[in-house]
Amino acid sequence: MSSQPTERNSSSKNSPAGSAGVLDRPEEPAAQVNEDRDTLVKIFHQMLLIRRFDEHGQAIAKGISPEAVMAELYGKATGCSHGKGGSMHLFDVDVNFLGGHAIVGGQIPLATGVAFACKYRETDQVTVCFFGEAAVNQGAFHESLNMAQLWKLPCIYICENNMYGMGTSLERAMSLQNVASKACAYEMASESVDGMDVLKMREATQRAVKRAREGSLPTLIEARTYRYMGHSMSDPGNYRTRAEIEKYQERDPIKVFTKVMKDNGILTDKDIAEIEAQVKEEVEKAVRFADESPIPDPKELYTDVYASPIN
Ligand SMILES: Cc1ncc(C[n+]2csc(CCOP(=O)(O)OP(=O)(O)O)c2C)c(N)n1
Ligand SMILES: [Mg+2]
Repeated sequence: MSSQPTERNSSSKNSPAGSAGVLDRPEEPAAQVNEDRDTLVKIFHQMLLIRRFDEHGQAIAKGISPEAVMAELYGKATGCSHGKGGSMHLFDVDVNFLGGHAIVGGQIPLATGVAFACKYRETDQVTVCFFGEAAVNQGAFHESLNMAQLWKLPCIYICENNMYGMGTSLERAMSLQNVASKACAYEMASESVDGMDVLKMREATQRAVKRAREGSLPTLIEARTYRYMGHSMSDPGNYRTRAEIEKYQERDPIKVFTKVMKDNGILTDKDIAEIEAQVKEEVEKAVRFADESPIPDPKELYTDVYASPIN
């Protein structure tokens, strides 16, 4: 597999020498990706997506309306979780978006279970699970990968390795810092990808989707990336320098991808200005909707607390 390590990891004492941090199963040929756009869109909609607590963008990408997301942030009855989930628990099974999970690593075994259910029911769906690198030290991560490979589950585990778990750097918390290489303990296919490069992430994900759909096999993808903001509003950020943040901002994925689109004549400055104006309008509309929506009825206090029995 061809992926480039990011600058910070290429010299890591924990990266395998002479490789890009990639440990694919040797007997497996590189997947050829040649699906047409309609097929890819269909696969994306069918795909079950589950991630950690910063799920807002992906919730919208999967099809939850910006209004329903904003109303949920406001704790309003019109929110996608009826105002009972809040920021970290956006959920809508109708668009195959399974949360929003606040317990670090909690979504990883859930994803494994979802992938098992899909295989058992022969639904042909792929489950994609996102988590931060801090979750990798959890036992649940290792138990899940072991089961997924053993039972050949169509699940893609995507670790967004942004070098810090809250204010703790990876170097201080993880003995083997090359996350992708951990998959070899379970004989699972894996790749380390420049997570700042939209197209490289797209290609790696397509390879993993193909592996899941055609071979019913899991993949671990390590997306090497960075977080500019603090972990939360109470993060003082004194564990890193301004210069470090600025270094990564130069490679901002939106900035870089916009340039690719412009250089290839796909977007003009005018198109970009229009998209930005449209997004601003959508956000304002969502805020108005959330503001004007009612708070949940007290009668709803005990509804949706437990799942309905399985039919
Ligand atoms: C089981 C568990 N332990 C501790 C916490 C508190 N906590 C919230 S986020 C976090 C670290 C998350 O690190 P990472 O996933 O790398 O996210 P990032 O800081 O990069 O946003 C911790 C320890 C938690 N939510 N769940
Ligand atoms: Mg992190």
